[in-house]
Amino acid sequence: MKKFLVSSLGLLLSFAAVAQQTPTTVSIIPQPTSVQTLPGSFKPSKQTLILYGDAEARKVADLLNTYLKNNHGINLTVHQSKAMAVKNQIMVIQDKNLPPEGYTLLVNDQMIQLRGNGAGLFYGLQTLQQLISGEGPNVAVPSVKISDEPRFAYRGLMLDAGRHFFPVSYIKQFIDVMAQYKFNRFQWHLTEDQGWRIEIQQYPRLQEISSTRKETVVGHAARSKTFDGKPHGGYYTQEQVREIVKYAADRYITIIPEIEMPGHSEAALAAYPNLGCTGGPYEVFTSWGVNNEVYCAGNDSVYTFLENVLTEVMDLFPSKYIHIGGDECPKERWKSCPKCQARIKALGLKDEHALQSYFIQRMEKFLNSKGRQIIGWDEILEGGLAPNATVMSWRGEAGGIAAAKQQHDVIMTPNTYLYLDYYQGNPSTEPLTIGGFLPLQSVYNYEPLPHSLTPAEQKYIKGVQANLWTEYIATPEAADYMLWPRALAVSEITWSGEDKKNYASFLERMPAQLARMDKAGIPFRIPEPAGLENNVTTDSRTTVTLKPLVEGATIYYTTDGSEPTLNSTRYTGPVALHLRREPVIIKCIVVTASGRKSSVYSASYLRRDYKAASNATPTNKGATFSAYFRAFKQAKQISGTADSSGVQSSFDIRPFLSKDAFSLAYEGYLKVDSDAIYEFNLKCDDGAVLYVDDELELDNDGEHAPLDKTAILPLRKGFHKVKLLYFNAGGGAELNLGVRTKGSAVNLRNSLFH
Ligand code: TNX
Repeated sequence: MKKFLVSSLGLLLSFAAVAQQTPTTVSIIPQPTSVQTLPGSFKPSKQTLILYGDAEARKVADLLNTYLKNNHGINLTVHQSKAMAVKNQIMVIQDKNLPPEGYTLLVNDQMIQLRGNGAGLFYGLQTLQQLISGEGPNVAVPSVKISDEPRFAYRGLMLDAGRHFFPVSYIKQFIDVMAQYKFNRFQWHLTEDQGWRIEIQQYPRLQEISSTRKETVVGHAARSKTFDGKPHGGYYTQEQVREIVKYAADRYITIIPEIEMPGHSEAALAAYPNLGCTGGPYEVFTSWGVNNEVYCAGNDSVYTFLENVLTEVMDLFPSKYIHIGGDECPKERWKSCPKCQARIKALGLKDEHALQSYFIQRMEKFLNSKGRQIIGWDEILEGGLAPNATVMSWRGEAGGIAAAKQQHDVIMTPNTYLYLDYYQGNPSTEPLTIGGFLPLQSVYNYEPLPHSLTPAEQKYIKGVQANLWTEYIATPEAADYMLWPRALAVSEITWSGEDKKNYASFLERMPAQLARMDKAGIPFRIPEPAGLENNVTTDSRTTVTLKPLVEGATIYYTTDGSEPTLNSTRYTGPVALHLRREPVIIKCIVVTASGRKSSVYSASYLRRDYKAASNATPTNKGATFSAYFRAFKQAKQISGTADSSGVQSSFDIRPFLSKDAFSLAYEGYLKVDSDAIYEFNLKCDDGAVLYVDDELELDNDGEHAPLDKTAILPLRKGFHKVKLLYFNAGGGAELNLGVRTKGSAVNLRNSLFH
């Protein structure tokens, strides 16, 4: 017995020695250009020195010391030194030979050496901070060799402080977290229909009147006529603005102020009604949406007002770029305004779009004369682009593509990927948002350089920004919930090379970052656990393996349909389910180390028999269609005499897009090569339904924006009859049916016969 104990101890010891030699995997976001993990780690002691070469390096050395003190309970000594790092030293060195904003980080069991070019030193520090673990005597940094530099020079986030006012403390926290993930531009949206948020000393009524609305619409503005009766307001004093600009600059973030014009300006008109076409009266807008009350483009006092405002703004913000909005300016008032019409005539302009272009160009000329450049939303392309303007492409990528072709600089902020005010999960378990659907993976998959541009044109794409519009985001907590973790994906889009992007790897690295945020008290959205996915099998048993995507979090779940609580079963390993013909629903909550709870997330698990193959043996490729040049109310109702018919090799609505409204009924057979579980994904705008072997399997019916649904079906080898009904009632049109064996990427849509 004794002998056995000794030998097993020996075994344990040798295991430990081996374990020490294996490099730890590291979880850095955004993924660096190159990371090499090495065996061992650096363990600072009381005698460890932090050394710096010059003033800029000193700032970073001090920041590191403060970070170690506040987060890991150790306090080191900081010294100047020109010598190279030796044993037990952390050396911070400026190196102008590195690429702009680039850095290298070397950690071994003897020392740490951080070299960086300008902001690169600070970014190296952010990486180093992500590597440090432990408290006091247990603090350790895994041995690594990293070299890193950003993909894009402009890496931005926008916060709309107009719709809701956010306190200075939150703006600083927002900047702090941005800096940790290597963002370097903060677009601060400061004026809106619903509130003017920056002190302008020459115009005190902007503070007195424009900064506060009397009440706010309750619920979704498109469906609600109820108001809360509570005033909402606030503005940043010039002193606060200066403080925030410096705070950001200390973290290598440039703040780009946005002063909106000519639209989104009713709050200013409420204070100075002579600046509008009708003279008012106006009130600070209490609902959301595009507002007809805009600055008058025919009145010179409007330009004087805006020049005076911008003069104070330029004094506060050293940024080379000033954002002047330019989006969503309805032309209703201009059309019936004698002054606007007189200006159109006097200048020989074509129409009101050309008048908007004149407005923007006049403001650009003013700002250029003061040494600044303008950025505007992509509407500034309409009616002619101002000569030096940078375009922010928000209505998808089209504006950015057009601007790059005209050799203008572009920042990509497409609402199709980067609008963080859109839903990130199932709306039934999410707080109310403006609409849309951009879950983490959709954001992550965004590639900013459009393939339709030549490499020379792609050079005009200077960077990427995600926007947080705040109509439905009233508090700092709500803002953090919408931002994180999606803005982590944005950080990787903006910083990491295209070849470094890998969603599976991102999901591996994210949990450590979310644990960090949890510790820092940032109320990010707790993601659904990995592995919680609807499934269908032909067996009566299945096992479900879950993994929380926040390090240190716990999952509690039920399988009886009841709502999970902290008293429900705690997930400790794969859950074996006994499946019946009725779905078993797993409902779970994820609880972080700090005790924060997620919404209830669920997935259904169902047993189903194989669908037998059809007796038909069609030999002609493609599907038949019947087309109707009108919309039905529901796809399910599509029937009757068609306006045209024919055969298509796959489902393709393009030939019908010239019709305002149309409906299509497709029939055919899908050939599958083996008994397997197949996944059908139906994305459509408007509604569509799919029947397989005469059974309704996917119901994505009704008038709606693009929406996708998935059905999982066990199919026997052979032919299966498919019927796809689709209608478009006008507006956007899309129909996409993906078919694949579960877990594979191959689309079988082309295995169609009729
Ligand atoms: C469009 S993006 C807007 C904003 C809204 C946003 C909501 C842009 C330039 N204009 O005013 O807040 O949609 O998603």
